[in-house]
Amino acid sequence: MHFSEARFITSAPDIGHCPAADLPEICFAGRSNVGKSSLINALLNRNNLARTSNVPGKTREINYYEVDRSWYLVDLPGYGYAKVPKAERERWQREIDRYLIERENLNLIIQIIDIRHDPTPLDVDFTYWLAEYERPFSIVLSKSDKIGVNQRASSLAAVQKSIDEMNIEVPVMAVSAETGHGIDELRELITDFAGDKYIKLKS
Ligand SMILES: Nc1nc2c(ncn2[C@@H]2O[C@H](COP(=O)(O)OP(=O)(O)O)[C@@H](O)[C@H]2O)c(=O)[nH]1
Ligand SMILES: [Mg+2]
Repeated sequence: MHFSEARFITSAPDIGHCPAADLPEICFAGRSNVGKSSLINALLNRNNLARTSNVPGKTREINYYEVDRSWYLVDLPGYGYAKVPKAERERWQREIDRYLIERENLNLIIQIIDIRHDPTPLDVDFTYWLAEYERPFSIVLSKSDKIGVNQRASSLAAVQKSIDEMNIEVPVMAVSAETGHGIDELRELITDFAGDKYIKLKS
């Protein structure tokens, strides 16, 4: 996989507007402002394919990118943004839950957590939820350039410990969209899951 040919496909306002489930799909989920869009740009070697922002909560759509003509990278709206009205937030949450459970070509969910802070209760709930529904997922700690090497190791160890306590095995890694740290490792993980052999399309 080259991660070289990438194009924006669509911003889906709900799962009814997602493209046909005809390619393997990998999605990014995490709190608003955690660095999802920046990571997509870093993975795809593009400066501004996914729009990044200092204003949290801007992405309210499911953004689709097609990569190497062979798989979709999906940028989900950030969860837990308090300034969105409650009813709207709950509607979105139901929509995203449905997407995460029902999307049959979704091969991997990448939960992104800011490496600088302990996982928030929302982050922890989401991890539990993924484990409970037995979804294929991994945890990526973002913005690793913002802390030192020792702190990086202890953040990774803390997340690994909570994963172990859930009695599950999922890949955990640290990355930086800024310096490129861990990006190759993340590409390898995605390559493993976006390969054709993993596609489970309904016939
Ligand atoms: N230092 C640093 N800043 C980052 C990194 N990734 C994202 N940011 C910054 O964090 C903010 C939110 O990033 P964005 O990608 O829009 O987050 P999203 O809301 O999860 O899509 C922006 O100001 C980015 O420049 C990173 O790896 N290192
Ligand atoms: Mg974004």
